[in-house]
Amino acid sequence: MDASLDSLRHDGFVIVPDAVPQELLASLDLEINAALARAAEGRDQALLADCVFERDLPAAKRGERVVPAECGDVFILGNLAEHVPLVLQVLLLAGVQHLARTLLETDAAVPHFVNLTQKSARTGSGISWHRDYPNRYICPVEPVMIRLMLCLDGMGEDTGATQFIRGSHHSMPDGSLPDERSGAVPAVCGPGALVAIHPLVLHGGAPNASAMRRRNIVMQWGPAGAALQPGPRELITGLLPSSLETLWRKQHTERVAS
Ligand SMILES: O=C(O)CCC(=O)C(=O)O
Repeated sequence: MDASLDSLRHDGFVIVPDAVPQELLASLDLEINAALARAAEGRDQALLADCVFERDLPAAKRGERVVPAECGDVFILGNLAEHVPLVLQVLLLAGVQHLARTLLETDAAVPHFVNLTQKSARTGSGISWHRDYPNRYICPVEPVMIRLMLCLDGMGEDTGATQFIRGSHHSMPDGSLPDERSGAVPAVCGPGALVAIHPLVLHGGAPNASAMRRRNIVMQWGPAGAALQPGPRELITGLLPSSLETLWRKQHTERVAS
């Protein structure tokens, strides 16, 4: 069996180091910084509609550290392919496509959504313990999905690395799920690593009190054709690689022309 599938089945998460070419990582860094700067300016209404700002989250999530009302730091930038078209190149990477298909054990995988989750330097909020399935955003009917996080800055314990309860995706004999919070494992990794998350594994993470920000591109994938619950959809929801490629060419052409 593929080693990554083996780890996912056993632990509920997998870390794949150096999964994205340096050049793409550097270009993403620039384009994402530009989108975050536009969000902080507060004039692009379409972008603002897809942002959750740090200032809107309860102080308890960041150890009561104060975020001024005028602070423009983004916690989540949703619908990312709309605002940072280069993210389509991440969805199209052979390594990302292969990992999604392998971990889903399918011949054809499609993205459901892509966002940027940022824990800002010093005041980035923590993320409560949760399982990704079910969720209230874009959710398949069955718990057959995978989240892949591309860690742009890497993750350290000091920057609020995602933590996992290893094996917590396994059902107990009575059908319930283990629920203890002890023995959390931080997914420490370098920039360019992919972290894959089983839909039922318990995970969360501490606030970021360090001087470094921590940004992850979070993608949810499922088998092509698998039914989704009613709800919102993104530009890229359900697109096979050929359609992602067409979308990339269209967006790229429009950008060059403008
Ligand atoms: O960014 C992170 O640390 C984790 C994100 C996460 O938990 C999720 O997308 O479910």
